[in-house]
Amino acid sequence: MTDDLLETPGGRLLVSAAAAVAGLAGSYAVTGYAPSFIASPIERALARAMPGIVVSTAISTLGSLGQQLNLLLAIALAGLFIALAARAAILTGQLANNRALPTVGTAVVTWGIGVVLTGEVALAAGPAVAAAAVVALAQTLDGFGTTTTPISSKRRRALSTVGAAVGAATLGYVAGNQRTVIATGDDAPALTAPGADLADVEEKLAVAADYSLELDDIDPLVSESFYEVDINSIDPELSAGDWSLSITGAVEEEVTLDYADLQQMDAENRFVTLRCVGERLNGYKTDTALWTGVPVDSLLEEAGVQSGCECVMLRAADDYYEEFPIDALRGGLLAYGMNGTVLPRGHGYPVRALVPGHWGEVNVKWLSEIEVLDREAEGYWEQRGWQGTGPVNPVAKLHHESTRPDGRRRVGGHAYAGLRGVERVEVSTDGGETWADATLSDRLPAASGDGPAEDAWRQWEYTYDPPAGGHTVVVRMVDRRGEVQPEAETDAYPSGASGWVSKQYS
Ligand SMILES: Nc1nc2c(c(=O)[nH]1)N[C@H]1C(S)=C(S)[C@@H](COP(=O)(O)O)O[C@H]1N2
Ligand SMILES: [Mo]
Repeated sequence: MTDDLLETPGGRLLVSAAAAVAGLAGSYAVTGYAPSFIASPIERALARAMPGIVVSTAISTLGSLGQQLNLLLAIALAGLFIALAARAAILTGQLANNRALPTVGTAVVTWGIGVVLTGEVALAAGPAVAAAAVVALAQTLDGFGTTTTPISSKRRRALSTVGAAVGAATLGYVAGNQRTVIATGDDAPALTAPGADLADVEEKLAVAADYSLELDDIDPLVSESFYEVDINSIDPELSAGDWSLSITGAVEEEVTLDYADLQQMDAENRFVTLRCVGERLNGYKTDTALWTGVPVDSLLEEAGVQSGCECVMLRAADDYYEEFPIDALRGGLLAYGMNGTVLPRGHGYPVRALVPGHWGEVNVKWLSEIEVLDREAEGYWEQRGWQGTGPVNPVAKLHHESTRPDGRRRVGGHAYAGLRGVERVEVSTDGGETWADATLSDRLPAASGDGPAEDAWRQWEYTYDPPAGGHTVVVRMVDRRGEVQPEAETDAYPSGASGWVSKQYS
């Protein structure tokens, strides 16, 4: 009767699990939070295969937690594959009485799994080496146990194996995170482009800071942290050098351009606000940035649009696609810069589309193709029941509330109405009986000329003497045509939250 850890089913299970943990860590160490991470393709397949109703429900009930659960499941599955590989290699080695087989077999099969999943021949060595190292360690410890080191009990060897896996996980996590920071551009580098006016960027950002109301706990006119919504737990990691954009489909002539072409063209610096159709009424998925990019119109003209439906499909590197009227795109921008930096990975590096006044979802990130259609089609979210390809619903948010030293109360927030433009924000402090005008921030400037930015939010604030006892504050916005935003409250699903925001204060 042997005392080997690897001779018992429990021991094999433990070593296989430890190999899986180390393998995952080894993969993460060499890839970071990138599509080449071994769990990433599984996550993608799961997310894309999920029925629309599940995705929509997950979004409205779980928010991004749904995506995190999906990622967790993908990591567990990738780990399971590695563990099964290790277990099979150990058992086969024992059957064949071959001491090399468990380690070599784990390495080869794990490497194979990595290659099949990610297509990355070199990076798949990360998980392979780490998983095999754990199996090798367990074998070595067992060897010591039976021959020379009686102090090393089976329990100790088991603990050492687990310890090695935990150590690998820690190291891999740290190394991988380091790569992630480099790759995501959380500190995106400063923008440089021959076609861009960078002095104008600085000027406009200064204007935005200047126009922002002093409401310290909400975003200024240029958001400090811009929300991120997309179908990926792990965003595409594209290289600008390899990027190109094609205008295809119902056109006279296909047009293709690369990153250098785009950067040579005359660029604009535009303030644009995005609002996600999945945002709850008084939510935090509306944000504004100063984007640098090239107007798409001249490119469409160059291609010669021949569309039967006057509609277009934008396609992206994450296999995302959205269809909408081509007229909306004519005023759009192909953006490669954001607030004076290179467009960050999470916002679509190297290039995204900005479609004035329309829901966030048609502002396609990691843009790869503009396909002019002849017939209507459905986009990714529309296939899942959403109706988010049109103009945004107007909204006035109530995010700031404070009491001044003299007892007066101050409320404030942002208001956005897409191309309708925010003309006025009205506040009621008596539950909607009487209304007064809020103070609004000046309109952000247009990309060029003296006019206002046509698709940017404004901030509002209102100070009042609170009545004794409780009261309800209601906020509504009025657009440039004098239309008051609809009062009726609707959920985000399927066509965006709508209604007047109100809050009760005691
Ligand atoms: N390629 C791609 N583009 C995308 C998405 C996506 O999942 N993939 N999500 C869309 C949605 S739903 C929104 S609201 C906006 C959000 O842009 P942001 O992440 O820069 O805020 O991007 C849009 N563009
Ligand atoms: Mo969205």
